[in-house]
Amino acid sequence: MLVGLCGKTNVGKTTFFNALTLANAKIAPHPFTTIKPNEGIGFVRVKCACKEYGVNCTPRTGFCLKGERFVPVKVMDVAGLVRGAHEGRGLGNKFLDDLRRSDVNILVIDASGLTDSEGNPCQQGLYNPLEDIKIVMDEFSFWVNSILKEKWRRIIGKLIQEPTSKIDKILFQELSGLGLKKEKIKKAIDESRLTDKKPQLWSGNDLLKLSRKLVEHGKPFIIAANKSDVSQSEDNIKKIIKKGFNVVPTSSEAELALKRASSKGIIEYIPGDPDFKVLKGKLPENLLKALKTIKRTVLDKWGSTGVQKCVDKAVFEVLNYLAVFPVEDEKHLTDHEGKTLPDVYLVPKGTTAKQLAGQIHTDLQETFLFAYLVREKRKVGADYQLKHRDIIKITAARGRK
Ligand SMILES: Nc1nc2c(ncn2[C@@H]2O[C@H](COP(=O)(O)OP(=O)(O)OP(=O)(O)O)[C@@H](O)[C@H]2O)c(=O)[nH]1
Ligand SMILES: [Mg+2]
Repeated sequence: MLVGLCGKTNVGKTTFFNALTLANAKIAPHPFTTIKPNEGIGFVRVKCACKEYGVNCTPRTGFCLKGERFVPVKVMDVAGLVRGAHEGRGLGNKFLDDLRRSDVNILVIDASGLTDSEGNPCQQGLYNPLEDIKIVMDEFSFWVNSILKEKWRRIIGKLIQEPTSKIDKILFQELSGLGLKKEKIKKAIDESRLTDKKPQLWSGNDLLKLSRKLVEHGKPFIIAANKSDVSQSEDNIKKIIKKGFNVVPTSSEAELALKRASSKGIIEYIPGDPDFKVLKGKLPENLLKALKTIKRTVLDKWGSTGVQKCVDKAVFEVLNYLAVFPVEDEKHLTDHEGKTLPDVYLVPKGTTAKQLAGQIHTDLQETFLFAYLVREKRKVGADYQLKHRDIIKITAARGRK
């Protein structure tokens, strides 16, 4: 699972990345600070089963804070872009190449509207942050379009050579580097109204339309309306929501400050929470002031910094994944080493009990007998489709559990 962070330059992608991973990647108030992608481990937040069962969990990876489980996911922050990136402007299209690997992308925008299309500071009202979304979607689409155009003769050639082959299958093979799923390609063709038109007759315009749809469906996005702490952001965020975009207001700067203060033991803060608690009695005046500002301009206003919410939504809503707790001992919720609720698996919706067994161990899938839902206290078969937060025990033949 790889979550990509993309967007116009100077909008706060790296700040968002640092806030998620507590890395120290370079942040600066000017365009094109990030050149090479930063990769690290962030977390999605899941209500842990430990609280419900009154046990202390011992996570093998990630951690649990007061019954909130933080499950690792890979995060990648790439170079920022400007208009014309697909033709090499700014830092060019290398970032598009990097994003080929991501499963879901968080498109970070500067909701304050105080940076222009080139990422330079500008006065309020001169730039509409909705453009930040359009720039990214356009550049992605133009890039896919250029790949499609480059390969088009070959694609048509294949279609002529193998008349029984379908265009979606050939596109799937030829565009394999983009990491698009076959059904998404089919959907893109349908929505471009090209299903009944012979590919040999598709025009340049048709290909561009298809490229846009491939981007829309192939690489799912959620928008982080960043810099929500800046007063100018509020109206812009309302406008973006009104347009129907899937958007989460975020302040990556506030999240980073809270995480750092928490790691130093200054405050108690659970990422995603609407509040924090000051732990150290006497804080320097400037620190206290900064924390109060975060409380007033971000937490009280938006309900949280939004950073955690955005990643959770990207994984659980946009990508449609769910989290499950496999255990080997249904009474104690432990594995064979006695670790309590040691693992949380992130799997796509529709994953069956037997497929989960395969993710745990290939042996377990091959010798799968049945599964047991701990909460519901009932046996289920191989085809049982997992639900979010299932606690599940898998029983296999030959004594392997
Ligand atoms: N007010 C405010 N400023 C932010 C926020 N997030 C980032 N910034 C500031 O925005 C500027 C750019 O931040 P970066 O994280 O370097 O942005 P980027 O998108 O990675 O930029 P490039 O790598 O240059 O494309 C820095 O001055 C940050 O401090 C935020 O949530 N609120
Ligand atoms: Mg950066």
